[in-house]
Amino acid sequence: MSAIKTHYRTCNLCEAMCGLKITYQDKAVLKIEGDKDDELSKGHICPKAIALQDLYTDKDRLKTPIKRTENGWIDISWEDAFDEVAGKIKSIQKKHGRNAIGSYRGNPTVHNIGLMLFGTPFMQSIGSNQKYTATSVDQLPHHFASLMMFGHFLMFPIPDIDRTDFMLIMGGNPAVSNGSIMTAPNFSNRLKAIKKRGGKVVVVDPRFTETSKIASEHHFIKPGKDAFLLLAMIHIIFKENLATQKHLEGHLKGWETIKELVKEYSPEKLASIIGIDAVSITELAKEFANSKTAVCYGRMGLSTQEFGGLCQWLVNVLNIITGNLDIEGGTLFTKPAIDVVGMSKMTGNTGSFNRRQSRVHKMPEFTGEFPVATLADEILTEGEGQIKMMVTIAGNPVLSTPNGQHLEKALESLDYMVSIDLYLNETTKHADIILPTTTGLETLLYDLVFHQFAIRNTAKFSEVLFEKEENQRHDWEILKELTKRVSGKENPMNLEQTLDYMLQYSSYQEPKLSVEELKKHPHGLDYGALKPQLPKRLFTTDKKIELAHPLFIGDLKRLNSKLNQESEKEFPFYLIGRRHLRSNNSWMHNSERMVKGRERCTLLIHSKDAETLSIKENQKVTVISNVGKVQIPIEITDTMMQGVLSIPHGWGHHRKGTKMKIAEEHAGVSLNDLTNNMRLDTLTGNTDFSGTKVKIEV
Ligand SMILES: Nc1nc2c(c(=O)[nH]1)N[C@H]1C(S)=C(S)[C@@H](COP(=O)(O)OP(=O)(O)OC[C@H]3O[C@@H](n4cnc5c(=O)[nH]c(N)nc54)[C@H](O)[C@@H]3O)O[C@H]1N2
Ligand SMILES: Nc1nc2c(c(=O)[nH]1)N[C@H]1C(S)=C(S)[C@@H](COP(=O)(O)OP(=O)(O)OC[C@H]3O[C@@H](n4cnc5c(=O)[nH]c(N)nc54)[C@H](O)[C@@H]3O)O[C@H]1N2
Ligand code: SF4
Ligand SMILES: [Mo]
Repeated sequence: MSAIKTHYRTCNLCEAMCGLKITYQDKAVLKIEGDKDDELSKGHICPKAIALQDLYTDKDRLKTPIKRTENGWIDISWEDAFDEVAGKIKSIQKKHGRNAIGSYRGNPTVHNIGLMLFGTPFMQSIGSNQKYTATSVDQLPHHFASLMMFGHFLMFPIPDIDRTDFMLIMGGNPAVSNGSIMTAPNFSNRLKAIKKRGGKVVVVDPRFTETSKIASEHHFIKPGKDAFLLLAMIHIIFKENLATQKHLEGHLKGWETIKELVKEYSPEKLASIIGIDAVSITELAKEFANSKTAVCYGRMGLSTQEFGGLCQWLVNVLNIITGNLDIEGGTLFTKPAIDVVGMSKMTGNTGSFNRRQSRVHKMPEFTGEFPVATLADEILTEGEGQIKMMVTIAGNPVLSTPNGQHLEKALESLDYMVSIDLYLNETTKHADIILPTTTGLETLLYDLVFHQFAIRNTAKFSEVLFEKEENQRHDWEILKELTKRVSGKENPMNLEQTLDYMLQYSSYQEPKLSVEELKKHPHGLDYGALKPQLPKRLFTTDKKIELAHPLFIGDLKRLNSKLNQESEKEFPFYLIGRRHLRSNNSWMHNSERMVKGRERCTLLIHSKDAETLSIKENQKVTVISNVGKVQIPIEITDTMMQGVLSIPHGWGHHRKGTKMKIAEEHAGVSLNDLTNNMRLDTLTGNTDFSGTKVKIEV
């Protein structure tokens, strides 16, 4: 045995980018703890990071390509697998056209630099318009608002959490999720620090969440009604003459339009629709505007709803009209070492909208992709452009996209499917070939995406901890080989060389960055807090912020149609999701330490609702929506708003033919067997999860 050693790296499991200190011997992890010297996370860690070792040692994890045969799955060589997949792509395109190949790329893509850098050329080699990702079940409205207002789909204003006096959190639960589109490891402590320095944290959520517990104030809101709340707050701010252009004077367009249009959205008129009384809305608006600095942060729960686009627009408007965009303590744009946004000046890729519509449901394209809600119908509906073959990469859409059962049927009907993944799971079981890849501890890492969303400008490189086995392939190696075979063009660079090349163009030249240089800084490099960058940073042609883009103004008609909408009697409850500290979407339930303890896939219900239905704790009930039904035990809790239920997403591991023993033993049910693929934010194409209506049968 060799000596016990220490390795430092960044955790690749969520957006927080925590620094890890891993003690190991040979190829065994002895301990995983937070790296106290990490420039950003200062020792913070969550339970998921400990499970990195379980992913590495998991016996169910695939290591050689497998192929489906009449007699079950068989191992095949990489050479045969690459030949077959590249051959199928070419032959199917020859027969049915370029768009016959569909692709879905999932969430781990953005946590994996190999998939980021080698995925784009692979997609180009296929050249199909039928591209789908997890973006349209997540943050699409954020991109949409950024593109329309600032001219770039990745220009996200990041809350300056460490310096703000007031934080309003809508539709986010960072105490559990550890934050999203805002990389701020140890979010909970940062929230507590706001209170300690005399500031305030307010949460607006249909559930009294783990974040609500540490906040100063919580308000229940009816699911999907946040756009009304934001409009009512903006109404008050203008009415009370609290709106200010401040340092943004001369850089804003549409001020008068906003001022005029919010006149009709008074708190008194909207209170009963929103579920918050008019006095509280008025107070909240005034407090926000009167605070020295303030920031409104709206996340998942605001994006995955019927008016996700309007919500993310109005969050930006609220921050802007209170003088809180581009200032310390408000929201700021980042400038990381590898500045993907800044680089667009060279590449020209600032995002696009509605350049084309999807074939079956005419949904709008966004930055090259279509809404995943329409994927199943693009596979099932015959005609020119029908998807005949799917490529899935790091995604589990059967569990993570709306109406998963409908997608299952679609995947079964394909001529061919290939998946690049770690597991034989609910989605990849439909593939003809699975190309297995390496896990976090076996890969090098530089977070291309999350440095771009971090609350400080930072850079960090993580070396490989455990060399992969002889027969294994990294994601980037698989993509590079497939690209070569499909396009005939060979990329001369490997992953590290590509990263090294990008680092030459770093925003910071002191020290001059390279992979070699970053290796000397295992705890990362900190370039300080975010700084104001407007108007220079804007990508709009006139260098002005578009406050009142016609697409948003037009969509208000759709919102207004909800003012007098009757409630659906057949399905009286709203159903929303939730996350847990020991889960990561759908794919980490095969680690015993992540699933042990009491059953977590339960239906949360308020005690009064349980009483009305005469149901008791732990009783199994049937939850029915207009697309499916599931049976699930109930958990009575007054942390739920009355009339709203919650089931966590990412479960439902009972499907036959998967190979995830521990997950199967803790199967749960899939929330997305109830969500409807036809319920969308029609402005952006994002899925509306929060509008899922259900009934309970005892
Ligand atoms: N109802 C409801 N649905 C939701 C949500 C919700 O809140 N409610 N949340 C949505 C959100 S925010 C998201 S991001 C999506 C996620 O949706 P997906 O990305 O489709 O789902 P994941 O569960 O993240 O699945 C990740 C897959 O990648 C594999 N994998 C993990 N690491 C790697 C790797 O390094 N390389 C490769 N090749 N594969 C890897 C895993 O085995 C797994 O199969 O789900 C969405 N779905
Ligand atoms: N432990 C853990 N961490 C994760 C993940 C995980 O699965 N597990 N997933 C990661 C991913 S992919 C993402 S995108 C992030 C997401 O990070 P967050 O955005 O923090 O996501 P959630 O925890 O789902 O929080 C969404 C909140 O919105 C609320 N909500 C639902 N509908 C509405 C509504 O209509 N209005 C309002 N105001 N609120 C609503 C829900 O009750 C919930 O509290 O988390 C990441 N981190
Ligand atoms: S908070 Fe996120 S990045 Fe930090 S240890 Fe947990 S999973 Fe990893
Ligand atoms: Mo996500």
